[in-house]
Amino acid sequence: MRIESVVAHEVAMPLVRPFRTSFGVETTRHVILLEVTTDEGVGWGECVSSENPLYSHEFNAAALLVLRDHIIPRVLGRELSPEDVPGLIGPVRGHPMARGALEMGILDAHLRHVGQSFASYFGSNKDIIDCGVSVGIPVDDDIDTLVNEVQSYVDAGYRRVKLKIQPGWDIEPTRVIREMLPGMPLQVDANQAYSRDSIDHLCALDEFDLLLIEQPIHEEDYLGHKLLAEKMRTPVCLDESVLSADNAESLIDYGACEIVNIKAGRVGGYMSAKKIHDMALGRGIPVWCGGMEETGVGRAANVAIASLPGFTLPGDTSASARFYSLDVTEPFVMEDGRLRVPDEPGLGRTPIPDVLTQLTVERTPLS
Ligand code: NPG
Repeated sequence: MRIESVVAHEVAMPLVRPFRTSFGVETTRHVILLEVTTDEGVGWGECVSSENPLYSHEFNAAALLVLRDHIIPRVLGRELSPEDVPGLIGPVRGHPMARGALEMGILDAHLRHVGQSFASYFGSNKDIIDCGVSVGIPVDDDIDTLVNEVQSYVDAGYRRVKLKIQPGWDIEPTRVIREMLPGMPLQVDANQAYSRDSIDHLCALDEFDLLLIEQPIHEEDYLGHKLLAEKMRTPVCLDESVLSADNAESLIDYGACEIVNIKAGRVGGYMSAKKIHDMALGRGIPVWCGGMEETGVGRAANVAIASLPGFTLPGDTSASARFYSLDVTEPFVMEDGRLRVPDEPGLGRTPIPDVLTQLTVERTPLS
């Protein structure tokens, strides 16, 4: 196939409620969608960077620049297959979310052309997956707000709850939700908010029978996570620290984590995500699919990858309505706490032209 042009559509997606994590509060998510035109047809990719470099070093303005000046020129006009893309754009260091978005768009175009779904391409063995939900820290710091929000997700059918935590918002909120939902699969996510000094404090979470604690300490502090994993009964899961299959294997071998959160954008795309999955499956390490408040485009790819056999824990694969009252594609709607894995060619979701126009704040040709 040959890549003919790439256009970035920046959409502004108002959130149904503010999403607060240990690194900030978001009320509108700005997402870059890539429209990739090839001689086989059009494909769509989603870049999961944010407006500001707070979750990771990547941010939207930088993603556009690196795509336009460094990544896209490596594939534009070339005869290639989607499997060549990671190698062709791999020499560009860093910027995995930008690389992953382009790879997704190229793969979507190709799979649509050949009539194969994302899920089937990657080796899915399920047509439906369990849904988890990620619950932010209430902007009013009020435990009743958290209780009400969690209850609304339970009523909607979610099968696993993840609480965002940070120093000052950890043990008590987790206790309250565990008492409210004694049998619910429950986990917490700190987004690097703690340090090695907090190991004894974090061990107080052990009494709540959590599935895992996610990225408690800084992403570069492998020893801190190892020391925590040695002391804490709750399994330690890494998110931000995990960048590739080799680095994930190193982290596992070293003892820094017992579970891996796979976010395709963070690791440079779905092909890299699949490699991490295969490595983890071979070593008996559970993985689950993280979320980045994706629109229907990225959500479709997440739901597909989450249907692979190694994804044994429910992911942040929630319904579109968890974040957006208006999604840019046909929304993902939960049935009995589950989502159907798209089996249509490619992603199985594409932006609805009128809605895309309505939500777009900037359209930038990148080639
Ligand atoms: O369900 O899509 C979702 C969101 C899950 O909590 C979630 N994502 O730290 O993992 C995270 C967080 C996030 C979202 C981080 C957007 C960065 C951007």
